[in-house]
Amino acid sequence: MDIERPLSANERIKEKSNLLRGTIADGLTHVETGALADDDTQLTKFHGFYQQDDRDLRAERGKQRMEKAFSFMVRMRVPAGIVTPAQWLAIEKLALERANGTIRLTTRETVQFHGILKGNLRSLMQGLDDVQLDTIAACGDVNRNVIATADPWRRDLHAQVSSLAREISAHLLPRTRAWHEIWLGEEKVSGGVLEDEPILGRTYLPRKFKIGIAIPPQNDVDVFAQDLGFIAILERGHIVGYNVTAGGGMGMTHGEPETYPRNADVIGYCDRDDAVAVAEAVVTVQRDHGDRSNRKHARLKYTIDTLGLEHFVALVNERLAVKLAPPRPFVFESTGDRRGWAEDKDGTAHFTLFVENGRIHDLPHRRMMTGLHRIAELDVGRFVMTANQNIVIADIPKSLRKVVEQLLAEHGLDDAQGGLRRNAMACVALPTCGLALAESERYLPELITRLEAELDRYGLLQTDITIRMTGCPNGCARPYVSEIGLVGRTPGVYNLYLGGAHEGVRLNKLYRRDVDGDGIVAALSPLFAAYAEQRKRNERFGDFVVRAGFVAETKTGLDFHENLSPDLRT
Ligand code: SRM
Ligand code: SF4
Repeated sequence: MDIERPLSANERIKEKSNLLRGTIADGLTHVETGALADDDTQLTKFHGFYQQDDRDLRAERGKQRMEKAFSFMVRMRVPAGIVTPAQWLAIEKLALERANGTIRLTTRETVQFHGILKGNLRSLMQGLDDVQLDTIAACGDVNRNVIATADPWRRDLHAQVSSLAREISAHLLPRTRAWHEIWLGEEKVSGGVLEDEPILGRTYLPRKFKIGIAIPPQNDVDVFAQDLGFIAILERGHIVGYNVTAGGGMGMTHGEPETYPRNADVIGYCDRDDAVAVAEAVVTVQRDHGDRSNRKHARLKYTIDTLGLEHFVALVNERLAVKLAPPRPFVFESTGDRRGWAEDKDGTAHFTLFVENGRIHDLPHRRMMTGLHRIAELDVGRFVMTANQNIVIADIPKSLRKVVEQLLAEHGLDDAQGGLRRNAMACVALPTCGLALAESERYLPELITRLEAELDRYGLLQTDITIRMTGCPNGCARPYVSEIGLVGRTPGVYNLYLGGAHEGVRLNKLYRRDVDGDGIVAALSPLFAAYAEQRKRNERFGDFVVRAGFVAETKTGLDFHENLSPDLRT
């Protein structure tokens, strides 16, 4: 017998929010505090922003009985991560004038602004709207920013997946006008106009929902880490349709093995014209069957494991005019971005700018903010943000390539990186992330410098190996699908995971628990030595550690914890 379980607190907040309005507008007028009302801080996520406080200052302000140093993080919605030079200049201006002076590229092909004071929120949103950008549904229990392979080199294919990303994003957007009312001052919906949410429902989805579109052989979007994925199937250089994946997700909680990262299953194939309908069908199955009592069990991956994959696929098919067909063959090679310059046949050029952990600002030796400003001022091409926290300066006409090259050199942006660093990602973590248990973005660069010294000893400095660090087990840099994963436990202490596949098709496994920087270097150095000596031709590090028996292969989320002794399960 099914026992009725109470709805989670967030469900009640959504229910009484009047389609995401809550009392946010009123909260903006309260100048005596830098914060918003508690319930509203859940609703603001649907508007694309989070209330945070500076954790570097938390203890000191607590001692002095001062209010926390509240500020806000705002995330944009940019399907496929493409912005024009004019939009880039507007983003930069807002970062300098309304936020903390940095632009943070995220693992979902968009921009985050940090350190925004309450009084600056409205002007920031309006500044984005002025250049046709917004933050609607960038966070919250909705479909988040839709990401797509960042590959302007394959111009037609890139155009097709970008346009699908925009279509899906628009189709699944909340219909409420709350964002426009609160931030742009649009007149309230009144008298006879009944707003509704035909797809998401009036209490939206049970949890966040993420979609990625990949063009093989690139798996830069980590399609298996997405709730819903589309893998382009090519025939004679054209996309004829997509394999559909479902049930990916990274988040877990230390010590709770009923939470786990999960790689998505390939559930079928659809023609290109049916992809939006498939997205709607999967989203509405999750809307109707997802767990609305326990938010730690509410992602699509748990819905699928609870229903069983076959039942889930049958529910999706019930909602489709054209049923899913059997999946077609595809091959992935890498989750990384292309490197450096590449040219189209007509000489149009694209340059992938390496952005360490996505943070754009001026350092003495690497003046990225200014360099990108100067390039944007040329007003040519596009900026394409990648799911690896990098940016492609795309579509530079042949006549201007030299100028861009010179600007890159002038600002220290053309230096080459080693194979570990260029394949690294770290989440934001401290000081802004309220959930961080350890450093990530501020620590990974120096750890990599130490690991590079080891790699160099074994002639592996230029070998591409993925390494990803997060400050907690939520998995924002997708550490459980990288060859080396580091997940924060407490300050300075991490769990070390190994054995993910370079092309992102396999989860890794816990190799060492509770190691500090010295412990990480000590654990990895002998493995680098063994890899250098014993690897087969073209064998990737992640595949090697599995073949050589250092870790067992993980097939599904459910066996993620399986080879751990009970004391490792915490
Ligand atoms: Fe994330 C929560 C940052 C991508 C899984 N994530 C957060 C918050 C908002 C913390 C919070 O809830 O208070 C972090 C804000 C930190 C800050 O100060 O900026 C945060 N997540 C990020 C970003 C900025 C990491 C980065 O360095 O780039 C990424 C923004 C993406 C975007 O533009 O939309 C980011 N987060 C991811 C990803 C990767 C992805 O989407 O491909 C994941 C893993 C995939 C997944 O969702 O399963 C991810 N974030 C989470 C989770 C765990 C969700 C779960 O199912 O358990 C949380 C916590 C939560 O939702 O309860 C979280
Ligand atoms: Fe914060 Fe954890 Fe996400 Fe890192 S992984 S940004 S610490 S929630």
